[in-house]
Amino acid sequence: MSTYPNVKFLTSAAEVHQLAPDLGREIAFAGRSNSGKSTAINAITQRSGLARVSRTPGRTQLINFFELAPDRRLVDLPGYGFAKVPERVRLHWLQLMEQYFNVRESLVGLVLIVDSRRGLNPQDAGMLEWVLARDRLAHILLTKADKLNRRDSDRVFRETKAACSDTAVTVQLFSAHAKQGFEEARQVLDGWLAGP
Ligand SMILES: Nc1nc2c(ncn2[C@@H]2O[C@H](COP(=O)(O)OP(=O)(O)OP(=O)(O)O)[C@@H](O)[C@H]2O)c(=O)[nH]1
Ligand SMILES: [Mg+2]
Repeated sequence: MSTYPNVKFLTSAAEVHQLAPDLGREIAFAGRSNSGKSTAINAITQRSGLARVSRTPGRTQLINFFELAPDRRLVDLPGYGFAKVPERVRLHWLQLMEQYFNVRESLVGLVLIVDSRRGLNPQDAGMLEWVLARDRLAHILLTKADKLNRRDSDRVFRETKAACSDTAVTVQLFSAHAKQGFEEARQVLDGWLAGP
């Protein structure tokens, strides 16, 4: 059975006025295109078809809302950093993200999805600064850990933790394919979502 038995797709937003009602608590998943955001949401909620997994990175310019329980949501934010995206799409992304982070009172934290083979890049660091400046929590999932051997995944984990050592950001290794890190991620989410 799913850990979130009533999880369901709620709505998609291409513009800020289309966001789901700003009630309760929500957690946003952000990261580069193709870093594994949608796959992580599916793995954590144990619903394989919930968030679409794309083979055409950079195409999802929508904010997708999923309801775990009443007034408890996960949000799949559009990816960034895909080289082939036209400038107007990039600007729309920037504007939409600024609006989202500025207005969203129910946002409790950000799960930053980072491909463990690539590590943190400046855009990821910018995303973290953005949410920390707004007093939100942040947790990094180093995804696709199955693609690295133990020594390399340990090294990326240590380097990422070191890069965040001045902050309250937490870090973990994750692999949807190897079913690694699901419980650890759920504990973080459940902790953030608990409360009024
Ligand atoms: N080996 C491996 N591949 C993964 C893992 N997670 C995701 N992938 C693959 O990475 C690709 C991108 O995954 P998505 O979940 O669509 O990534 P995304 O960040 O949602 O991408 P956009 O929505 O396009 O920004 C897919 O081909 C996935 O199958 C993992 O844990 N291990
Ligand atoms: Mg996606």
